[in-house]
Amino acid sequence: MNDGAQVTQGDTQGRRSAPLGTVLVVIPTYNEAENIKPIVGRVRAAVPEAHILVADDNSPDGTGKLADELAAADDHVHVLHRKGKEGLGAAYLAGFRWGIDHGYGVLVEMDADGSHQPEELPRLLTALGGADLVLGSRWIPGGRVVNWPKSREFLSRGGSTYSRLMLGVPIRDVTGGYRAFRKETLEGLGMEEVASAGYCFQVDLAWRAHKKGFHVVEVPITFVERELGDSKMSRNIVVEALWRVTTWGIGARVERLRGGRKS
Ligand SMILES: Nc1nc2c(ncn2[C@@H]2O[C@H](COP(=O)(O)OP(=O)(O)O)[C@@H](O)[C@H]2O)c(=O)[nH]1
Ligand SMILES: [Mg+2]
Repeated sequence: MNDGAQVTQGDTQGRRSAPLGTVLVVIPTYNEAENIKPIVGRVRAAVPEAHILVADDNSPDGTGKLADELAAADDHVHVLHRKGKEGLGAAYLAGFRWGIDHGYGVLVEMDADGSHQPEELPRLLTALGGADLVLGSRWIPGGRVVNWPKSREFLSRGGSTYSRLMLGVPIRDVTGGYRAFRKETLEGLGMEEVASAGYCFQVDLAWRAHKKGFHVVEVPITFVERELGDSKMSRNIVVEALWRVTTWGIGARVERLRGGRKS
């Protein structure tokens, strides 16, 4: 039933077989004018019943306006206009909050640039039928990356391995951003306390889900590097991730030494 998915953790929440609600695909955007129409079209074709929320940080290139045009023509497309660039994490949190407030049962994370192929979304959703959180994974058998420079692959694999060892999370691709959450998982993992702005937002959510005992499943994906527009990856994002993961890891060890029972 998990469609080749790997089970990485036992279930304590007992929620994973409940029926899935309506799906909202949240797509954060900052300067994705060339990509927004194609990605929305691909999601609509791949999973016609799903809705889409574009969470745009007032992109100077007019992505928000293009998204408005799509929304005007299609009642499955919605736009959340945010005042300025605040990072991927903040855009997702605002998008998840909007989705939960509007009654969606499944919240999906997907980049705008085509790296996360909408055609693979049905496999993630099938796996979510038996899980609380599904992670699209590049680093399990069957997963791969296309057109990524070796330096990016090294950074991503290294970041995942470091986080896994530092935090003790049994997840191979902990920094990936193609994910499907049950609404109850987001509500249960303390979304309101998440302060991570950049890509360590992904580590933060996965680690929280693991600690809360949610059933987390990795499904192999093929990640395709963007062809249009520019990556927003920056040195600050890497430094934030390294700093936070190290601090969390040391904090968790100190907690254990003090006899705390948290992992
Ligand atoms: N709303 C919003 N979206 C962002 C921000 N930074 C990145 N994104 C979006 O997040 C997704 C992933 O970013 P990308 O630059 O492709 O990162 P990379 O794939 O790791 O190089 C894309 O859809 C970006 O437009 C931000 O500050 N705000
Ligand atoms: Mg990208």
